[in-house]
Amino acid sequence: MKTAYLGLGSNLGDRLGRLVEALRELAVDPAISLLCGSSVYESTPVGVLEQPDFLNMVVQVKTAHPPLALLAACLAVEARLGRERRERWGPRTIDVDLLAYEQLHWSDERLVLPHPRMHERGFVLTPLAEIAPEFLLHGESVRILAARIGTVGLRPILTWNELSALIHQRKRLANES
Ligand code: GSY
Repeated sequence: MKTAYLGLGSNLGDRLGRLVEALRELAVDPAISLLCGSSVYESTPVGVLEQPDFLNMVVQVKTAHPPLALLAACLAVEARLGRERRERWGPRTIDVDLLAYEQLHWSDERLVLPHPRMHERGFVLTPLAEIAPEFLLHGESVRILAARIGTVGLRPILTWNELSALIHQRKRLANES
């Protein structure tokens, strides 16, 4: 089993509902176990500024999938949740990004690991620093990279424990109906 980190984001519709659904879909895959997650942050858009605020978070998973199969699993979750890939930097119902897979460096036309922009994105580094502060990116710890970038534009709205409770509550309600 390998350890990997996934970044989740949504800025359209029921943003929190989409994060919850994405986590539940990931957990259904027998080759993926969710180990822990960060808080959920509301974040000011980076890149294209004229779009709604995002909710972002990061989860640590254990997986039996090799990298490309894990990428395919992430894309399948996006597709099942109705994600359409339109504008590259524009609004999206759900993003499930494969950020890092162990300390693997990989680069081809399908996948680049670690994710090529994660070391400069506060909305990835701050949540990642909560769950994996000593993880190394290009020779520097996530803790140091996150502190350097800072938390401007990031507002924590829900802890991982609160989110987990919400996931279990929704599962119970679905089973009862
Ligand atoms: O791949 C990331 C999509 N995205 C985001 C995001 O997830 N959060 C914030 N705050 N800004 C963003 N800009 C883009 S593109």
